[in-house]
Amino acid sequence: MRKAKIERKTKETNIAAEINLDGSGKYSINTSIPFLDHMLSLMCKHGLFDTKLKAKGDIEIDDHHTVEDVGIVLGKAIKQALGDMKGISRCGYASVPMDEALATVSIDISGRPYLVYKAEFLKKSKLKDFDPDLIEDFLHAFVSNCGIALHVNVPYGRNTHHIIEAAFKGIGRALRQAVTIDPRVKGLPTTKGKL
Ligand SMILES: [Mn+2]
Repeated sequence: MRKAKIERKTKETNIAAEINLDGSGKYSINTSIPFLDHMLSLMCKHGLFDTKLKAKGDIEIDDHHTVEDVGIVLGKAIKQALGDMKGISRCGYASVPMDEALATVSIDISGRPYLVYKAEFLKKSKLKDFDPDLIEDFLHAFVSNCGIALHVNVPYGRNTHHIIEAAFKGIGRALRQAVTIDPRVKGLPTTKGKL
């Protein structure tokens, strides 16, 4: 089982996470930001990652610190759980609809962090208590600490909740493919010899 446990404490947030990449999608997630909990639950369910995550942050100021730091911790946890990365499929792709919205997600566990996030029209919309602009900050922190290239494209969609939900289901599913051990892969899936 590829597992990791991470704790991170700063003056702004206190976060503990446990992840098992070879799980069945059991999750217990509480960040005190309900919309973020909803999205991370989807990601873990669709990724089949068993996940425990607890975050306490200074949300009385703004959600930003907590959202970003959860991205850091989750990224580090997945990277640590991947271990030596031998035998992984490495790449993953998912195109997920949620009613009228579509998100396509491509992932390469390359060791080189890169985020492409094309969901421009999200910036026009609002959710109840959550600023959709923070999704990009979350993903940036996640990618930087996980060491992956992540491309999220939303070609169309009307409802903000649907758009973000499609994206997180897509991330879960693409990541699940990418981390999966392929018995035909011997060693690292690269001609370079290093990921
Ligand atoms: Mn929903």
